[in-house]
Amino acid sequence: MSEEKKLAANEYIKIDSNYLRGTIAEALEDSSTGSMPENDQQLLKFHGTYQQDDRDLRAERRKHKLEKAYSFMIRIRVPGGVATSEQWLQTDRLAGDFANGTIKLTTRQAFQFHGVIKGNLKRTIKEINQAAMDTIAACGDVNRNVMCNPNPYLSEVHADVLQVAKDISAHLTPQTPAYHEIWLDGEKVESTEKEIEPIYGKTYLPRKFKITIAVPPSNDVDIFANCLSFIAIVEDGKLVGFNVAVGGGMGSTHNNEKTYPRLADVIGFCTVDQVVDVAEKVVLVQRDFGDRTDRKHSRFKYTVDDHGPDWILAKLNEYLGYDLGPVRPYVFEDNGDRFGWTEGTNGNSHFTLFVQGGRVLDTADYPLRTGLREIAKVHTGDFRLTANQNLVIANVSPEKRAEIESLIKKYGIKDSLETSGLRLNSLACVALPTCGLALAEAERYLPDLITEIEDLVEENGLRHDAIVIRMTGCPNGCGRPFLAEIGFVGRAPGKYNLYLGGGFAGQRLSKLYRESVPATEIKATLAPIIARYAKERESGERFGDFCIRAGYVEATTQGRDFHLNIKPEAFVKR
Ligand code: SRM
Ligand code: SF4
Repeated sequence: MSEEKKLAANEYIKIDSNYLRGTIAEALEDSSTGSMPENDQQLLKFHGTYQQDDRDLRAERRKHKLEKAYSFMIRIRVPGGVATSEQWLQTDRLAGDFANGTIKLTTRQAFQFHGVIKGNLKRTIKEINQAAMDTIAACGDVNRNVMCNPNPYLSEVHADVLQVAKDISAHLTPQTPAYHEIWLDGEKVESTEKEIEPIYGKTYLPRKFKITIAVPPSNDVDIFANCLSFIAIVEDGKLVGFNVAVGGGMGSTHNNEKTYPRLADVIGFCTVDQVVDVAEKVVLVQRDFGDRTDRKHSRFKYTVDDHGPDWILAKLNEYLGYDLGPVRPYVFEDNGDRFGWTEGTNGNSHFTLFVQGGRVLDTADYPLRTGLREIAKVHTGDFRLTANQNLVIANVSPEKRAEIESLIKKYGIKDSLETSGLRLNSLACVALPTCGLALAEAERYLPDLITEIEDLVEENGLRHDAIVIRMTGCPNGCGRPFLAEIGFVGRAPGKYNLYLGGGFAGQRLSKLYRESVPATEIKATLAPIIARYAKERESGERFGDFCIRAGYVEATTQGRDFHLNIKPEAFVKR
């Protein structure tokens, strides 16, 4: 008989935590340190917050024998990415009162604060809840923020889809009273074990779980990078149901070929009435069959790969007690945002603006945060976060449009026409200085790199061509770099792996083109490829497709092939 493998350490932390309480409440009272005990740090993630330290200050503080400059990142869930003007104003206020004065719009349509010190953690989370938002399950081994296309008022279908996102989000939110007890001074509630977490149980999921809904032809939420996705199927203008896709994910580790990004498989179809049930049962399949022994192999994508999509479908049908229908036809055209003004079907309009790196802040020449605050004060519609870290000032009524337009102008909020196609289609993860896993810069460096590459696109007449370019500070893939046409992934300070050949609609993974390229050589490495693309592309041919046709990289057809067929010249010794 084979020996039972030992569970991963985090499983014991969950088991012993009394449904995510641990010693968080007591540790928050300890003012002798800015940090929290290690086990509580793991549990805090389920409550939506991460302990971090300012990595820019590490060396200096070490020199002076000081504790690291600890602070906390707080992630606010925004199901479907929709926030009211009042919620925007409160988020903006809290960013100034307790965080570092910036709001980060994330790649999963959530808000993040950075730099909240331990002494302010409880108050900040409490005030977030007072603004009718929450942070529970924004991180941790549970279902995360449910994403959906951000422009629901473009048609009634979008409104229906947003409601589905909210329903799934609510259904899969952890039930433990620990959150209320710790952060909101809630009363201790006595309940039986079975009542506490009917879906998750005591050990929650083996790993994080991510759900997304897309309305074709837009794949702006990158459904193929998610554990579970629903593709809206519209017939005669009505939402009739969803194709179900399982097993996507981006995270990998350098030099560990057992880890790889993977595209989700589309396995069946469900009706609108079934969708919450399907979401729950897929989560249960992962709860029961996901690998709890090795956290590098515990994402749902590996459960799907290990057992095969057919097995997953059969198990899902068994859990559901009925069968999913056959997959219905759908087409995705792109995974980017539509910038500028668009008109909704309800008479209102929407303005999508580019937010570099998703970071809302004021600088001397661009007072974006102030501008958005002033807009929120008069805006009667809402704000929508896109999965590309951009923002939609949504549902602007005809009476308010002139006022909003004049504020956009007054604060110099950038129109898409002033920005290159490359920049508009860029994404960068947070990376340094807050992310403890970053191997290289991303958010702080990509804007400058794009400025360099813009010279190339300009020279070659490609200024308004959309090319998807993404950078992350490590291969965890928070900016979904393996779906970009040009992807940079940090290897070491100032060095990046360069990936090419991702699909413009997020439908194909990229392939390693050059390993560990020094930042100083990136422009020269890309120059001949961009020049050839400008001259030799076929009508409508996308940059990622061209890179494959021209032989720079081979197409990656599935996650398991991600590390295969890499050309030897990718590994030039430097
Ligand atoms: Fe992420 C971990 C930031 C979207 C894959 N991610 C982290 C942490 C919390 C670092 C850590 O564990 O200590 C980063 C915090 C940085 C900071 O200082 O704020 C972090 N991830 C982000 C955000 C803020 C990036 C951004 O710039 O927008 C995104 C927040 C999303 C949200 O609102 O929930 C973010 N992370 C993603 C995505 C993209 C997506 O979900 O569409 C991915 C790839 C998809 C996937 O999950 O496979 C992603 N993050 C990871 C991973 C790799 C997981 C894996 O399968 O191996 C880690 C590391 C981990 O979990 O061990 C990670
Ligand atoms: Fe941090 Fe890596 Fe995610 Fe970037 S990709 S935020 S460096 S974990």
